[in-house]
Amino acid sequence: MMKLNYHKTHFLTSAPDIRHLPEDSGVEIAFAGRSNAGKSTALNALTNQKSLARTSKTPGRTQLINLFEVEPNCKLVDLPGYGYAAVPEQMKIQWQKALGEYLQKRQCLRGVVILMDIRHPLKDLDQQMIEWAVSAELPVLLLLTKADKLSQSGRSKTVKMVREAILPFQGDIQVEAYSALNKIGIDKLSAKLDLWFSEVYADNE
Ligand SMILES: Nc1nc2c(ncn2[C@@H]2O[C@H](COP(=O)(O)OP(=O)(O)OP(=O)(O)O)[C@@H](O)[C@H]2O)c(=O)[nH]1
Ligand SMILES: [Mg+2]
Repeated sequence: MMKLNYHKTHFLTSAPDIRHLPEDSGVEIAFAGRSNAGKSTALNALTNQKSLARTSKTPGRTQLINLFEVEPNCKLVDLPGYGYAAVPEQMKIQWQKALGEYLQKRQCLRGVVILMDIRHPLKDLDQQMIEWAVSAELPVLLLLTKADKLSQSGRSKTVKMVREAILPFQGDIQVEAYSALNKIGIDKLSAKLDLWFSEVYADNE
């Protein structure tokens, strides 16, 4: 199978909302999750770049949808986090709706990485995201982030619990622990992305 070099990833463009994304072509993989879950940090760890995606201690930092290119036709999308408490209710609802539409309608979307803090997994909005992804027949990689915050045993316990809890969704969902700090799970992430991106090459043959 093709192994892409994620270290070569570069910024492509930003979009203010889902309706202003670039052309629906190639293969796109989205990073979604609650505000502060560690999406931008996960992207930076994957690409081995300190500030490719902007990170912050203040939740709700990433307002724009940022697109990155691993190589031509292979794009990673850093979506703004959902569920940020300080955002007005009406805006939250609108953003959730836009996310749902994006998952259902974006043709080039071939996989979704859903990130959840390992200490707070499977909140309502996370479950909603999983449900949308599964109903759109998109494969999901669930990353339990900040795994360095738990002991080895606490980590295994949570991974096991989440693996069981997602069975009722009946989707193509893989669950892994992730830590940008301790470099846990980065290999699992790149292997999954390689698999999803491999379609780009299959299409050209
Ligand atoms: N200990 C630890 N902290 C992490 C890890 N990943 C992210 N963080 C911290 O969590 C906070 C939020 O990380 P971001 O990557 O900005 O989160 P985000 O999901 O992109 O947040 P929004 O863009 O606001 O939706 C930052 O303070 C990060 O340093 C990790 O693996 N370990
Ligand atoms: Mg972010």
